[in-house]
Amino acid sequence: MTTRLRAIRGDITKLETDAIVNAANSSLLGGGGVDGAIHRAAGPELLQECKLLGGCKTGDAKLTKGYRLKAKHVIHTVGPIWHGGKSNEPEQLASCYRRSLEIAVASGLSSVAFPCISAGAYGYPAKSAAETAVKTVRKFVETETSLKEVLFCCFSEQDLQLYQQALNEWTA
Ligand code: AR6
Repeated sequence: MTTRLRAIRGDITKLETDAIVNAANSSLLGGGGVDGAIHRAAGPELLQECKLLGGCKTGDAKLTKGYRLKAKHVIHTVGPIWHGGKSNEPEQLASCYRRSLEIAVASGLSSVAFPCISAGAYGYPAKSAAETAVKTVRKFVETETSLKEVLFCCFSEQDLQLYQQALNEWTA
């Protein structure tokens, strides 16, 4: 099966994919931005489950249920904080996308939606974050064929344009 990659504009908490990805911090105990929105929409049970996970390292990901969300699962990943680009940020960001997809595949999920990981509070430049996201996901689906669809859920029109550009440029 070929995996469909698509960028959309919207609120990730409203999506009905098998999993939505959360741009969390290493405590996994909630925060602002998309993390706050996901916890609010999922309800307090999500935090209860997150408390049992023992945190998460930068570049890694962990799975929970989706509770009151339409998405059945949440994959929590921790993006790098941007320190200028010479502190392994691109590798760590790529690892977030890879690990999230590995977990989705291992759990038998077929559709996953990503927010623009690290591109908000963590300060990662939006254009290069979009390029890394698209390149990494494309490479992953070259060899892993069980996923039906990967969505890049952009909150702003500007981000959507960056993803559409990256999707056009980095075709397989
Ligand atoms: N749906 C989709 N995208 C969203 C939504 C939403 N509902 N809300 C915000 N975004 P950020 P980070 C976009 O700051 O940079 C948290 O406090 C937003 O416009 O949420 O990885 C965590 O706990 C931006 O493009 O995540 C961490 O401490 C993108 O989501 C820290 O922020 C990511 O912005 C993580 O920072």
